[in-house]
Amino acid sequence: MPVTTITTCPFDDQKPGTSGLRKKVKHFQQTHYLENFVQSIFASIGDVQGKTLVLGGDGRYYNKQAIQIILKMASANGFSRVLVGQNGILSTPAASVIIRKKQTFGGIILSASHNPGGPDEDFGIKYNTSNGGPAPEKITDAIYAKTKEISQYLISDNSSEIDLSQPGTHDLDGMTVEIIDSVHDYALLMHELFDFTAIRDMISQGFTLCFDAMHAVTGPYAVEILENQLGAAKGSVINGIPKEDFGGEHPDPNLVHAHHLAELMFSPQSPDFGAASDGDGDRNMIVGNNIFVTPSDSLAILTANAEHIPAYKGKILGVARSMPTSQASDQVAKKLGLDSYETPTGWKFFGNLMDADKVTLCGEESFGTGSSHIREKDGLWAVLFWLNILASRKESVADIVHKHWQEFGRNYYSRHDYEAIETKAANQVMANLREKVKNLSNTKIGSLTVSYSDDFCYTDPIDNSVSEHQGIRIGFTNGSRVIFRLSGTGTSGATLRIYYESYETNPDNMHQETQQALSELITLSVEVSDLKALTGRTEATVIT
Ligand code: VG1
Ligand code: CO
Repeated sequence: MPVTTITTCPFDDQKPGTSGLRKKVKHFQQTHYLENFVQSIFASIGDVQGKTLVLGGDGRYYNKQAIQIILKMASANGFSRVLVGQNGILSTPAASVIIRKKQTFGGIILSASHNPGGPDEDFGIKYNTSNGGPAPEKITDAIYAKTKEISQYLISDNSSEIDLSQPGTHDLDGMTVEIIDSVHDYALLMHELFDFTAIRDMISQGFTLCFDAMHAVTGPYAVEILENQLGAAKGSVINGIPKEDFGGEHPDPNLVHAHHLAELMFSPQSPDFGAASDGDGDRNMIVGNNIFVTPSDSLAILTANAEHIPAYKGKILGVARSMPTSQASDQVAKKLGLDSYETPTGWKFFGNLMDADKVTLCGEESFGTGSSHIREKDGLWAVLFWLNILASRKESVADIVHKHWQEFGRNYYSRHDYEAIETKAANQVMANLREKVKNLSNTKIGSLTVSYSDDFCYTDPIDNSVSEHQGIRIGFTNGSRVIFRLSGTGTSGATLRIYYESYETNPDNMHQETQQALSELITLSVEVSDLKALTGRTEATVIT
């Protein structure tokens, strides 16, 4: 076999973050940079001889070139088969579906998710294991360790490129490369989970929707499922053609970046339902006519309404949320007698709970919701879950949300991001807070009394692995919380995220403006963290 061994030197910055390794495209294009990381993956996942790998990405700039390189390395390292999404496209949830369905050894997903794309923007790579989920920390730690000592990698010297544009089978030095339909298996699974007939009937009776694919990977999935299979009018999916630079925009489904959709949903022309997804299709934003559903509320509402979905009725084993996600889902779990779990930020922490049948539904405040149908969060799945609830309850999004608050209380929630802070200053903010929270219990800040404060440390209940420093929490006696953590997905400087939550059970106070309702927490968080003095910042860059 034409395997070439290439001598290389380690890079010192290949530590995977919250979800894989993300860097600027130009950084990835440095000689050996991508190859070193891929070889480190292959060296960390066990014997790959004769195994099958899934490979695809969100279609961003450098996706196709990276696929050709990884195919040659997979062949040289001994994989026997690689399943590649047509044109190199696989959404993150679709990759998870295929890994599970075809029972492959694992998969490589090329994406920097919601980060912008293009020659001067971001690229990313992550490895998913045979359960279809993001590699757990013990594997990402092993990959990082390899990147620090790597001295060579294996690659085929075959100079031909595999044609990714047509489904079919190719040979690459004895390894089979199978180009597969990117949408088919995913759409089939959605069909199994949800009542497509009920949703189709609702749409045929005049229900309207708008799905913003943000020029990212979900376009082809949404057109097939929402328009072709469920009968939504042509054009219900907007920005549906994936572009290498996402049309120059930020493929992050929130009210700030999906502003066209937001404007539409709060206008007199609003359809009944609006939704958006991110670069790699695992996030979702849900909007109704004149109402935005926070991702934390969305998780709670899906949990409370699971009985409306045939595949989930009576089958919810438990619900998990990441620590900064609001406690709205805990309220539902308590009332329904379900177990609830609190994990660190990042989908990889849900995998063990789902594999052990402890939880069915999972969610993060960062527009991520999903279930044990796969091991990734899943944007279109959340949209279909909502559509199925709407078809079954025959009520508006606003009515469903408002009734939910009446029944379970309202968790006001917001996240303030301070982007591109100098790394040193951001680390200082966290270091100071880490010291400060040791002595805050029972003290008063403003009108609030601290009931607990700590640096969140998680012990996985399944494998007992410990993850420290997962965010500073300050909890108050009235149930409010403020959380501080640094982002693990950015590519320039540091991003400080401050999360705010307050809990309201008085029906008279349930319709306040969110920032107003959280204003005391916002003010005290800026003071407690010395934000202005340490970073010079007084205003958040993005508020969601
Ligand atoms: C962010 C979110 C986190 C999410 C992660 C990956 O991480 O906060 O909840 O799991 O992105 O999502 P961080 O470390 O920047 O806060 V995705 O859709 O970017 O893969
Ligand atoms: Co994503």
